[in-house]
Amino acid sequence: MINIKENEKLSVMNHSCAHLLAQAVKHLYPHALFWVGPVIEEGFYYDIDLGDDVITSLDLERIEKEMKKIAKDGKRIVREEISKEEALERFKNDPYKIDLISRMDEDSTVISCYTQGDFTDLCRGPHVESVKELKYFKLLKFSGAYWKGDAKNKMLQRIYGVCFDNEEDLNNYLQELEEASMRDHRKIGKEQEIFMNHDLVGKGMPLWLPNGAIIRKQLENYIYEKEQKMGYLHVYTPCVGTVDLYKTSGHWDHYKENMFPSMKVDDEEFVLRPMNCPHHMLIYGNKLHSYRDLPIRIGEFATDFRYEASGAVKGLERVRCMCQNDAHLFVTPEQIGEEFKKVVSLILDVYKDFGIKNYKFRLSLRDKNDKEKYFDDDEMWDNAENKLREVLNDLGCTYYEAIGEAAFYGPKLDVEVKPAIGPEITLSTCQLDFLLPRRFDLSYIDSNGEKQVPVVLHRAIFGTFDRFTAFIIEETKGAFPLWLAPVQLTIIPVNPEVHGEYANQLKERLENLKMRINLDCRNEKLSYRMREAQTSKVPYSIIIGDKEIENKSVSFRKYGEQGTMTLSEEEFTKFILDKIANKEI
Ligand code: TSB
Ligand code: ZN
Repeated sequence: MINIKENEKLSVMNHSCAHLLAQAVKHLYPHALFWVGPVIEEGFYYDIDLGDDVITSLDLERIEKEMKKIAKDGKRIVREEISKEEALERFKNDPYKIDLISRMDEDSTVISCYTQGDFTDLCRGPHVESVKELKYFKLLKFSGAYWKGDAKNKMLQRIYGVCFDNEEDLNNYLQELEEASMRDHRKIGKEQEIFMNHDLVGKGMPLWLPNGAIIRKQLENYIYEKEQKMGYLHVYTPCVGTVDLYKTSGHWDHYKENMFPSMKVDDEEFVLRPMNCPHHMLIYGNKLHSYRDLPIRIGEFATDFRYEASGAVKGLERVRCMCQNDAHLFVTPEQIGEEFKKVVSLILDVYKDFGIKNYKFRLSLRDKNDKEKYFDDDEMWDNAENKLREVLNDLGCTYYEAIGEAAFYGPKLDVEVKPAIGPEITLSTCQLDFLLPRRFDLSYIDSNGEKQVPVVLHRAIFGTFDRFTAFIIEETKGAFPLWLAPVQLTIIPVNPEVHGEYANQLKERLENLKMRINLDCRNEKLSYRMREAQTSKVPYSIIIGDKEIENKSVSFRKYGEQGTMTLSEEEFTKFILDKIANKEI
């Protein structure tokens, strides 16, 4: 999908269209006040204070109609530069604009206004010459948005739209949006009963329903097995820690705004943990280690809590309670390259298993000139950064470098993917850390009998089970591979009264082989039940009638295919078990 923000021409048009929207809203709601109306990847939006009025879909149509009318009138868009004083005077009745203007630096910022007909807005520009140029636009949706994104502030109304320079592009874009919304994991997650939310539990705190729990369990088993083979040691640790733990780790100073507030119990002060590293550091430190023990790989499926802005919270993709597929690898400096290579290979391996092809490796490095953010040890940084590069090159990975994006404690590799809707997200991550082991006073004894500090690699292959599941739902459009599907096979007896009993026996035989079966004995037409098996996206549906019972055979159809195949029951079970074992996609 096109990124409007990155297209110069469309970016200007969309910005002008945001003004057009504001003008139309002002015509229809004279009391409306406007906050900001930026261009985004998907088009534009404007945050508007409508007082007690609430926008509905019908209003959206009305506003769009007004926009068309104004555009047709074809007023020129005129720029004017004014002093800060004048700006403050001109917008004195508009607390939002006053807020913006008063924060502008008089000396370095030119304050400009754009006027089209009866509407003037404070704006940096640039804009199209005349509203006449805005012909092919559409208002898309609306939502609530806290002023400045802060839940303590007033809720404004955000209206989204998009504008193109020709009809065909607009229509194609709307079509793509429609397709993306069909893939949206929030929609599929609801339809397929994968997860739910409830106000009584809280924002960003999804509840995994039985179908979701099956998927998650499969993912857990899958990655656990891989990690076990690679020598990871899995642990269980509490999802709280004392404030002192997070003071020791540095999170209390550097990460506090992403954490839930603390709570007192007796004489201890706890926080819900945002990360698991401190717990794993303590586990490493519980024993003395020799260089011969390293690498030590401590893994955990660990629940974390993070304060995410309420506007950013999204389905399973961005949550406030999440479960990381986490591990901390304690290595000697010499082992960094090799261990990093194993992590990247695991990532590649997993992505191959899931058929994930569209992703980007982002290597975040320090900015050499930024001596404040990054601790000053050029040799250590250079060595580490070069090793990461080397490994990526060795493995033939394409990646891009993000200078100045490294954490203050070390360089990292993130894997970015694009969800159906919204900006790119990080799935897997592998972060080098020279600092945390020092803060926890960790050590190992080297070959000369001397104490050394290990280096830590923080890594999460799925990222979180939450985010990975969201992504897989969208990748597969809810048609999960057989091994992952909550229901793997639907058995449909032609006539439940006649064939139901046999079908039930077959169900039990297959369930004994650990297959997940749905038996559809509803009093509905065969064609109806077959159609429904298709729309529910169950990988295989089995039809049982006279012939199948007589021959002890299974007639089945694969999701998304027309033809039916018949095999003996024995052949069929082998066929299915093979596919499950091979995790076929
Ligand atoms: C890898 N300490 C490291 C860990 O050892 C860590 O916490 N890294 S992280 O902050 O990058 O988080 C790990 C992964 O969690 C991210 O790569 C991302 O895939 C996932 N994640 C982060 N925030 C959220 C969220 N709000 N909802 C769902 N998943 C998230
Ligand atoms: Zn960590």
